[in-house]
Amino acid sequence: MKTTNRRNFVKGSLTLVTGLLLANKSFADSIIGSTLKSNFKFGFSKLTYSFSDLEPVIDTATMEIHYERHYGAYVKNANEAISEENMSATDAKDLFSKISNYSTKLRNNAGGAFNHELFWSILRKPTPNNVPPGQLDQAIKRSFGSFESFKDEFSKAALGQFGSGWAWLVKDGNQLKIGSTPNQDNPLMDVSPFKGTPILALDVWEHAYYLNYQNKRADYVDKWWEIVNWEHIAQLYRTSK
Ligand code: MN3
Repeated sequence: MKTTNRRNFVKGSLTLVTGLLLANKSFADSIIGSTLKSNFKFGFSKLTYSFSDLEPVIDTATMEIHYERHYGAYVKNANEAISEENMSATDAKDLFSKISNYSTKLRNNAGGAFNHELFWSILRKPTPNNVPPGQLDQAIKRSFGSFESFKDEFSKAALGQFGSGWAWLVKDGNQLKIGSTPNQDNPLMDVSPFKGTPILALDVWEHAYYLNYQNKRADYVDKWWEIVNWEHIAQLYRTSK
């Protein structure tokens, strides 16, 4: 066989195998299914600020314990549960859309990993006159009347969440909505009555504020507005469906 012929033969065989993989799903699954199923894992999100940068709103010790121990455990346990349960989702959004099919361990820890990743990303150093930029500001005014009434409604959701949980601002079509979820649930989960694509999250578990504020959740929520990264939230608003 001449080199060119051999090359064409190899190329032809590869095309045939690829064709079979595409044409016959069960055949493809038997070969690559197991690899696909273990593809998705939660990564460890890096902070764009240091543990002390959020002082005095959130103290350094709280940030360190919250990030390294609480968040660290959620990521580790979520990935452990993914392996144990042969989880077949392709990404976090896909997983949450069918989370009722999986264990409480996966629901709590995958929720914990995702919710904290969003929470870390929407924080920054305390900023004076901290308000949303143009397009997001307009959307907030359309949905809630004014920025002040938005803050009131959001704070009420955070204070009204009994026990541990989260307050959310979500995009739902062209609408912005405020709600809360218990434990580590989130608005992407099929089990959550409150749904939408989250663009702002507030952790109201006591581990997020107890060293500085003890039982005074209202003081924590009130101060928290100073460290909200509105530019990043505006970007999430633009890119979310
Ligand atoms: Mn937390």
